[in-house]
Amino acid sequence: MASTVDSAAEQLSKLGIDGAFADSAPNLKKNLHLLSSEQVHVELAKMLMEMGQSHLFEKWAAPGVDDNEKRAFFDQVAKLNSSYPGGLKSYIKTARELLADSKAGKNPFDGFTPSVPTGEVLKFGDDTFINYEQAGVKEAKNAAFVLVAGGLGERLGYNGIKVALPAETTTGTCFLQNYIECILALQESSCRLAEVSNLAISNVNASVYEEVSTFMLLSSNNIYLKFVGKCQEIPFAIMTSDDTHSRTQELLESNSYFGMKPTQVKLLKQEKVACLDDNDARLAMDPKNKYRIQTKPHGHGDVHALLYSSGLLKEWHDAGLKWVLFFQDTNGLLFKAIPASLGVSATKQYHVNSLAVPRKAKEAIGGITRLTHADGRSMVINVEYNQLDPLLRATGFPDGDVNCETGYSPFPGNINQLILELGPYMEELKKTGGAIKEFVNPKYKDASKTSFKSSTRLECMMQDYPKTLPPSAKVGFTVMDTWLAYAPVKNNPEDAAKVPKGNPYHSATSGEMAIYCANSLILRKAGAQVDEPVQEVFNGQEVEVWPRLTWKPKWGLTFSEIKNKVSGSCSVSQKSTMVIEGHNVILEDLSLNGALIIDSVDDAEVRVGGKVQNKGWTLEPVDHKDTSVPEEIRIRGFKINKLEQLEKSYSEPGKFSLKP
Ligand code: UGB
Repeated sequence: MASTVDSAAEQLSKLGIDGAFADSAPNLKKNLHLLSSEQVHVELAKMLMEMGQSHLFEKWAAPGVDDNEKRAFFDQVAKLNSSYPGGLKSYIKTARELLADSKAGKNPFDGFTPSVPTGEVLKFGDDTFINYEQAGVKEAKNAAFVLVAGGLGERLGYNGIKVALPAETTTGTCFLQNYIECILALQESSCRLAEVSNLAISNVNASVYEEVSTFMLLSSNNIYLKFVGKCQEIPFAIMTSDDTHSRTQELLESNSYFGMKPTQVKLLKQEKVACLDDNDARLAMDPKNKYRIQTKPHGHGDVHALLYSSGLLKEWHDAGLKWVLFFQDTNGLLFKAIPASLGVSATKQYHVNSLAVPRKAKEAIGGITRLTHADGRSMVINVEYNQLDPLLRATGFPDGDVNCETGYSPFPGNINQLILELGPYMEELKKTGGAIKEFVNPKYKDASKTSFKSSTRLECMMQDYPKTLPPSAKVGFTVMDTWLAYAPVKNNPEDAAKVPKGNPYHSATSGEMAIYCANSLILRKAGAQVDEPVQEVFNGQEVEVWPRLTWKPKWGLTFSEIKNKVSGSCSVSQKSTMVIEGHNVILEDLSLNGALIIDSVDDAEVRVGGKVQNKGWTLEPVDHKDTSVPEEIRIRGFKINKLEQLEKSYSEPGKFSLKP
């Protein structure tokens, strides 16, 4: 080993490193022989020295000790370098700038004045809504969906991945299954609509469609027509991280991709970024390993760079797709809002459309805001929940983030569902590589702002994509009722119970109750008489308990579809549960007071009516601390007691009637 060290001068020249430069990291200099075979490692070592990172080698052992760990260090640096647009050098440079701004207390919105923007405000079930839904379903065949699911969900504290949590426990359907079934239902509806238009235009004979998927079509006079045709598959990408990747893959594989073709689903794993120890952006060492740099998640904004660098965007563009829809991991209502919001994008030709809901002041969702700069520039953008209050106070709104006379913040709440038009999106990403404006949020030890309580890192958010767009870009937003569009599961039971009265809990309890509420209100709007909810307290949260109504997305993804399947005089009592698993189930003069479970194959048409009366399914409180109950159940504070139900399954094609 000594001879290796002795020949350091020779190695330095061979590696193109000058002596003085290497002297600043004597331990690296001693270990240079480890680099000689890997040119890329040499370049990285030089870059680290140039960028003031010699401390990374301070604790390195003498040559011959931990050599594999030292090589692994450079492998890690290579990965950090290649997974960041512009490389590690650019990461450190940006970090220095942002840390200096943060130390100086510079407002990221300096020069901008906030005001309330105008956007498309939709009212569920009216003609405009129905027309937008129809336009959205038509466009869906030209869309790709992207789920960002790399977050660990620290606020929720659940031990599994969030997409594996049941969205509701009446059927136990997990979020990922629900999302996939919604995309498949949209795919089929969109295909069906295209076939109907084709038929109308060219009177094509159904037999020309040989290849394959069979579906039923409900014509305007309620006659089912059968078609065989090939539907364009809607691509589905999921961004994962080291924290979620393998468990997401397992969940998909062990459930046969919930009915989607495996080739239709693409997993893109985001990498973490280097942590920073001080205002000079010195990279932080992993406290458990002196040969590793500490890393933390970079945020959901990574999704843009990953879609670009993976080539997926180009693939979608080349396949003629037009829209990319982004969504988050635990919103069981989301797809009720998708058809209409996609319809808004298509009709208004928005390059960017953000979905929003009325926002309660201080609610942990960003506010959609128009920012106008003193120089005349203006943009409509999300201002994150922790930035909205200080921005307002600094710009002439002394009360900050407060509700107005409507009882809500005047700024619509961003629910981080974005619809981007693919063409302009590709053009923009060709320029930026998908890099998104970042921010840093160090927790300083004291007012001098010279040291941090713990290491920090740069972060980015997917909704900040429009920040680099030119003023000519068409950026809009669509506001829907919260009950229809937004009920995320983010908070653990303890934190949810402490949420100020009137603000949403965003817990597993409220997320599930919101699904029953939405389905009840939709069925009401479709003409059924649905009883009022009762108030109950689960895990310290007071919630409205509506009848537990659930249906598969293929039964009704849009309001018109659902309306077509509810006829006569239907009524549902508060204690009732209904599970519709079939496609062509029609509720006709049904009086439900108990539990009813219907399953049917797609070729069966089942008319359900008459009086269904039984003991039904009840909700039994459980304590979230009771570890004898599975975690996914106890975090919602109740379990379902299945006392009695009417359950029917139709496995053969044909016309059936269920009238007990
Ligand atoms: N996520 C990733 O995929 N990777 C990451 O590195 C981090 C997250 P959170 P938060 O609408 O509900 C967002 O943690 O802080 C995924 C918006 O910024 O739930 O609540 C993660 O898996 C905010 O403006 O985000 O805030 C999850 O699917 C507001 O709109 C998603 O990113 C709010 O969500 C969001 O992660 C909301």
